[in-house]
Amino acid sequence: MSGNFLVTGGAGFIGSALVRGLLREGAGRVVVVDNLLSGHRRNLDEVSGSVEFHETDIRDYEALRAAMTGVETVFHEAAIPSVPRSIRETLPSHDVNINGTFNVLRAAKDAGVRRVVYAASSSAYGDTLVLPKVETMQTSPKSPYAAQKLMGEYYMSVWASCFGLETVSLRYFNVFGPRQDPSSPYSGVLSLFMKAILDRSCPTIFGDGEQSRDFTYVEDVVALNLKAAQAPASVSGRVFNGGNGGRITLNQAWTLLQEIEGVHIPANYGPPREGDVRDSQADTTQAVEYLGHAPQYSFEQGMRATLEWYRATR
Ligand code: UD2
Repeated sequence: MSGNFLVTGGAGFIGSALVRGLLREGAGRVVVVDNLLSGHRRNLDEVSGSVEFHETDIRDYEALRAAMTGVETVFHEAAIPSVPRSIRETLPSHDVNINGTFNVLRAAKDAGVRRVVYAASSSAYGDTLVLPKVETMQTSPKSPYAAQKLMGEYYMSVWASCFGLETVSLRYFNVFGPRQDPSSPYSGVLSLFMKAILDRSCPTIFGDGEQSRDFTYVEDVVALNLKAAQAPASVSGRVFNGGNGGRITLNQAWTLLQEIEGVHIPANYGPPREGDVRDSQADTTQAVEYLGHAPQYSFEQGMRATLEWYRATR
C-alpha cells in the first residue's frame, strides 16, 4: 500500500494496530499524531523507527496542519471514548470528539489530504427495535459520546459534499484485542474481563449481563480501514458498519473466559449503567458490498489471541 498516511490517536489501542497494519502493507510514510492522554509510546515500540511521531493534541490546528503536509490519507482514531465518561465529564469529551474532529477536517482540507477515514461508533444507533442494525436505520444516541460520534459522521459527509474532501465513516462495534488498556474504570469491558480472569478476581457486570455486543477483533477493524482507504471515490461521504455481524452477551463472554482458563469465578452484578445500549449487532451487507469487508476472526479466536497477549505482557 503505497502513499503517505497519518493516524490520529496512533499511539492508542486501535490507532497503533492500524499503524502496524499500514507498515505491514508497505506504507511509504506513516505519521502518528497523539497527545498521549490515553495512548502510550510503548504501543509503538516495535515500529518506532518507522513512524514519524508528533506529540500533538488534535485541538491544535497549526500543529495538525503541519503534521499533515504531504499526507494523502488520514485515519482519524483520536477520541475520548466511553459512554459513562461522557456523562460524568461532559466538557473534555465534547471538546476532543467534536472540536477536535472539526480541526482534523479543517487541517486535512487545508493540507490537500485526499481522504479521511473516521472512527465512528455503533453507539449512534441507540436502542433499535430490530437487530441487526443497518446504516439506513434512524439514529438515536443515548449519551453525549454517542451524539458526538454521530456529529463527527455528519461533519465527514459535509466536508465531502462542500469541500471535495473524500471521507468514509466506519461505525465500530465494540473493538477488542491486544493493547486495549484495562487500567481505567472506563476501559472496554473485555479488557477488564481479561485482567480479572488472569488475576483470578471477579469482574463487575452492570445489569443482568444479558446485554449483547458485536465484539469485533481489532485486526478485522484494521483490515477494514485499509480497504476503506483504497475504495473507489464513489464511497465518499458514506457511513458503514464496521462490525463482525455476531452478538455475544456479557455472561457468555465471561463464561468463555472461565472455560478457557478452567476456573470458576462468579461475577459480581451491579446496577445497569446509565446511557447503555441494550443490544448491538452489525448488519455488514453494505461494508461487504462496497468496501470488501471480510472479518477473519470468530469471537473465540479473537478472545484466545487477546488473552494470550495479556498473559505474555503481564
Ligand atoms: C460503546 C460503543 C462502542 C464504542 C465504545 C467506545 C455501543 C453499543 N458500543 O461501547 O462501539 O464506540 O462505546 O467507548 O454503544 N460493562 C460491565 N462491566 C464493566 C464495564 C462495562 O458490565 O466493568 C458493560 C457496560 O455496562 C456495557 C458493556 O459492558 O453494557 C460494554 O461496555 P463498554 O464500556 O465496553 O462498551 P460500550 O458498549 O459502552
